Amino acid sequence: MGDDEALEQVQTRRSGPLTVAVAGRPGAGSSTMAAALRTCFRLCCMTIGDTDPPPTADLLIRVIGAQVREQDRRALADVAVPTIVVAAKADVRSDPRALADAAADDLGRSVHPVSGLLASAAVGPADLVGLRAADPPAPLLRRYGLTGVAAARELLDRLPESTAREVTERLRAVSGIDALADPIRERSGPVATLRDRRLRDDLRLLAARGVARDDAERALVGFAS
Ligand SMILES: Nc1nc2c(ncn2[C@@H]2O[C@H](COP(=O)(O)OP(=O)(O)O)[C@@H](O)[C@H]2O)c(=O)[nH]1
Ligand SMILES: [Mg+2]
Repeated sequence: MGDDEALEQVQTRRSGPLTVAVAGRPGAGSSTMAAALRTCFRLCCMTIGDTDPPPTADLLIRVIGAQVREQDRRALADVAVPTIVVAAKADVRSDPRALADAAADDLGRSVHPVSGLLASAAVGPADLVGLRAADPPAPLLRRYGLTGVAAARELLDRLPESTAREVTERLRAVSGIDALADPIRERSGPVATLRDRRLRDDLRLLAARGVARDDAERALVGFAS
């Protein structure tokens, strides 16, 4: 790699999109939650299973189930990346809020109940027929779950002219995912600070190695030690 390229690479890392790692025990609902975060917030997400987030991650979303498990406790104990905890599959819990509150007590941090399934749903115009039918077809029940189908039917009953887009928005509203907007925004402050620290370290390393020394040192002037 050329000097200019090396310098450009560390500077791009400072201004690139937020990289979000989505972690959780297998089956907890991480992949579905990652899809929902992409759909709803256009976040650039990678699912990492039950492993530690890579050092380049800006934000960790830890997906837990109905109860906190030992793996969750361990993963959250000394996590170095700004973290948001989400209790997934809220649509199948009878009292998702109460479960999330119990998990929050257990972990000593906020826990947000969210249905990734409903947040990532994309209802198409052809689905409206099935959703209005006396007996909604099985594929729709699988895609949107009982709660999703019920929420869609309630809307279509009340406002029969609702479009597929409006039904999709209704499912998103029911999913609880919009409660993550503020916590995600709040975490962007620390993210900027973390990235600045990383950029400063990278620039120092480059300067020390003599790579693009003048440019790297000039870029470093902006940072207090
Ligand atoms: N009802 C419901 N099912 C979900 C939800 N999220 C995931 N699932 C289901 O749970 C299973 C595992 O989900 P997945 O996202 O692949 O979990 P992962 O193994 O943690 O990536 C799949 O059958 C999903 O359809 C949800 O919010 N609601
Ligand atoms: Mg998965």
